[in-house]
Amino acid sequence: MADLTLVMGNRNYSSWSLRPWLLMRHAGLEFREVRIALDQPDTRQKILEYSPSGRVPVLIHGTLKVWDSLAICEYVSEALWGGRGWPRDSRVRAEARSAACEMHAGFAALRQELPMNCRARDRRVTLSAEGQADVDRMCEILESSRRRFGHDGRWLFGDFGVADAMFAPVALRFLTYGVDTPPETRDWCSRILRHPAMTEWIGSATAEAEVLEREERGRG
Ligand SMILES: N[C@@H](CCC(=O)N[C@@H](CS)C(=O)NCC(=O)O)C(=O)O
Repeated sequence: MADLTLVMGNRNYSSWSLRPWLLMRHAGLEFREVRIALDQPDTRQKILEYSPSGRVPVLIHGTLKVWDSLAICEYVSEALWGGRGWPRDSRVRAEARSAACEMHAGFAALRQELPMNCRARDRRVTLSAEGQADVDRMCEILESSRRRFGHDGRWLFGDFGVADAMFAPVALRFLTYGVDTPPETRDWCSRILRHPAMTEWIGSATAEAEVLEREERGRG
């Protein structure tokens, strides 16, 4: 699979990059990684060498470019992983897709107030009403899907899939900012944080040198 390349941002901060990377690692795909540090004077020019949108992640497969995290997950599932990114049952699949799309399109307040910062711990942020509503809605999705489909140690909608990958940065955000969560959410978060690929991602995020001040929230 030498012609498969995932172009990503900093591991510590780029939650959009983490999502497809995690799915691809979980699926056992071999791929080359290109990392572009965000927020540097030459970042935009470097990203544009790979991505027509000027954003990461972008997946390059031969002559094909896929320039959006959810579109990459869809392509990976369909073209490279035999459709295993989604549940087989069409009704469960429709719910899993709804959750993944809601994550992709929404939660603007939470993204801004609790930015992903993999290596940071014990940060405290007072959430706005919108931020708290986003946290509550996320927990509602996680509780409901885990209760109905995640029994016997399974994931959000049964087997590990695109929805788990799309929600993975949530577990890191809750950890960094000490967000108190209900039991099923806590259980899913601790499970995904122990996923070997997540452990690897957090390890390399911690080793990165760049500090992006605008992403550093909730320090003392
Ligand atoms: N909707 C896009 C969002 C991608 C996005 O916003 N990526 C950020 C990094 S996490 C980016 O490339 N920013 C460009 C920059 O900082 O110059 C996706 O899902 O892939």
